[in-house]
Amino acid sequence: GKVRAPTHIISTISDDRGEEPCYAGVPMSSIVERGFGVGDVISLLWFKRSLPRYCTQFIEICIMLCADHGPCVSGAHNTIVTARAGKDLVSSLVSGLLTIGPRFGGAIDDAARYFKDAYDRGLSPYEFVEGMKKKGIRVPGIGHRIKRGDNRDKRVELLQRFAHTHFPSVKYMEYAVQVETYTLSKANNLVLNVDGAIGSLFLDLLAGSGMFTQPEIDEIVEIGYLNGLFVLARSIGLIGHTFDQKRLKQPLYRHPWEDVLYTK
Ligand code: Q5B
Repeated sequence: GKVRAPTHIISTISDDRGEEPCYAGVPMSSIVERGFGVGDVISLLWFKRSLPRYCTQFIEICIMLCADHGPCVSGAHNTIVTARAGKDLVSSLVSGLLTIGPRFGGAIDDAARYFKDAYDRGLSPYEFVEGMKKKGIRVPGIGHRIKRGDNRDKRVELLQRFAHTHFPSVKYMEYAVQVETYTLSKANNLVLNVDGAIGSLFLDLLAGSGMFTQPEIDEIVEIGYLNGLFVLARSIGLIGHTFDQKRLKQPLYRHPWEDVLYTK
């Protein structure tokens, strides 16, 4: 019989060898004809399956809500400084993207991991938060530089409202809200932030949609797919900030001496 030479690469998400490219086996023409959106494309390329409409809509809402949060956040600041140093689009974009991490935008996966572990083990919010404190770990998905108990993040509210209307179950999100109630009793800035809302709600999507087996859910949470939503979304805004600076012909940025504490 035929002997297949060993390959150096295995790929399972897309195929460009035929008449038209396929995403997880779905031909491009079908994606266009069936009116698929970016949420469907993410479902095919990240999760290798078509997800129900409310799931793809939720993914699209996450992307829209995280696309930008003004020029002052870490990512936009880096992108603006880089664009003003005369660098190209890709350099400006990646310098902003490189700030995404455990403090800024990249806490979604850890929020999902910790909320899932705490909820599945039946920990009370008190046990969970105090246990994290003992370990010296900040609760991912909790806390914000400008949002407060009396100035909540509208994005969190919008995601919660959508999920309450469309998701079969929101048990992880409700747990995250209980955690927030406890952390807010400690300090007014310890709100459930956009990373925590997406992390907990994505757990609800994975567990409640009936589209994933338990081992698949565990693998998604372990590998860490969810920061990808913020990275993808914020790229839209960072590209916008690059164009904005170029359009405005902004000069090289230099931070003012007055704003630096020079000390020994
Ligand atoms: N404390 C976000 O801190 C921030 C605590 C905590 C227990 C916590 C902090 C944090 C977890 C990571 C996270 C996503 C660094 C945030 C985002 C996207 C964004 C951004 C934008 C956008 C803010 C004051 C006191 C200290 C701390 C304690 C703080 N957080 N304790 N668990 N989670 N969160 N990141 O304001 O006793 O005085 O030492 O790391 O979820 O990134 O818009 O800006 O769309 O672009 O700098 O929304 O919360 O507070 O560091 O002065 O702490 O609170 O231990 O206690 P801050 P600090 P103590 S969303």
